[in-house]
Amino acid sequence: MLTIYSDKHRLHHGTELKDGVLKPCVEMPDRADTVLARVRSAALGEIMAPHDYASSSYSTVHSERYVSFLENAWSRWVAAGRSHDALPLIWPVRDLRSDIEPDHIDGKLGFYAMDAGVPITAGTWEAVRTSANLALTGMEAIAGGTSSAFALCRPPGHHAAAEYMGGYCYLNNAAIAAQGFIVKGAKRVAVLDVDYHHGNGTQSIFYDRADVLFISLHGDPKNSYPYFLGHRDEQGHGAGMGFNHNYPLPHGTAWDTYSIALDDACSKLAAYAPDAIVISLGVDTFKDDPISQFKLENQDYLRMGAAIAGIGKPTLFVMEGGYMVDDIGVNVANVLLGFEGRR
Ligand code: 6XA
Ligand code: ZN
Repeated sequence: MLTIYSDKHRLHHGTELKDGVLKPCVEMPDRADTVLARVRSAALGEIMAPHDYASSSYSTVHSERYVSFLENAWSRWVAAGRSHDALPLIWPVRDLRSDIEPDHIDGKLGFYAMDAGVPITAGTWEAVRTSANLALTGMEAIAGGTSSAFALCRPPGHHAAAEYMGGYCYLNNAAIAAQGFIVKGAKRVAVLDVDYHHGNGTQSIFYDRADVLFISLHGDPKNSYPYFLGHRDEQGHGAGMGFNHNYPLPHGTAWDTYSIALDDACSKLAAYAPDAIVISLGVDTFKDDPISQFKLENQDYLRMGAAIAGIGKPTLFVMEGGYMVDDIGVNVANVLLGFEGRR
């Protein structure tokens, strides 16, 4: 399988507010380095650099003003006299106004963020746009006839919606790729999100559309981040009604239960008959993941890849979460090897 990778991800590593303390983000450069090392040692296939794309390529799913905010946030922060990572401190919840974008960078950060897990540093924008470019490059390879590809994206993307960042995500790489397939002529595209956390951003972006089916398996939001989206009754809106499916699963879910939901999801995906599938590939479903609560084992990821291959469609894998750095490479590679029928 073709892998698309760039070491520009190393330009981004910031600080998050976690457990009441400012700490280095668990979403760290070692993650992508470990996955790349395993892609190499497993001889998965060719590794290529991404193409460059204009910022307008991201405005297919994000608003122009949001992309512009991301591009300029660090310089605005520095102009305000700050030198540490930029983090939001105030949010327009409920009856506070979100119809007027603040001018001050502190207001803008809250306006365009859902949490304090999205630090912006000097290198963040370059890493973020390169990550989206990896997904677009993979999409173009598949649109051009390659049957599958792996975009080794970092930072991840599935919590980012049209106008907000959150959960280590800035641009929604999977959504940008899915929309890219539509722009290239696909009539139907599906996104399957197997990250432990609900892909609230991807759901939000495609919620009122029938041409992009979104299916997510994740920790029940009653007890898992992102808490405020990902329930079973969210089935789409307007023309999109029936094209959004959530499988919230309890803490402690292991392969016996997980696989039942995955098989059901794969049946829905096959019935939809998409021209292409995008997989939001998070492996924070692993039993030893430090921030998640499922119990999947190394070998289960081979089975996951085989189940996805059973749908029989051109497939773009897009890297999302997974924080047990020792195992992240094995688990990601196992999905890709399982997809290819290799063990
Ligand atoms: C709160 C936890 C963010 C979850 C990140 C993730 N800072 N999403 O893995 O898929
Ligand atoms: Zn996750």
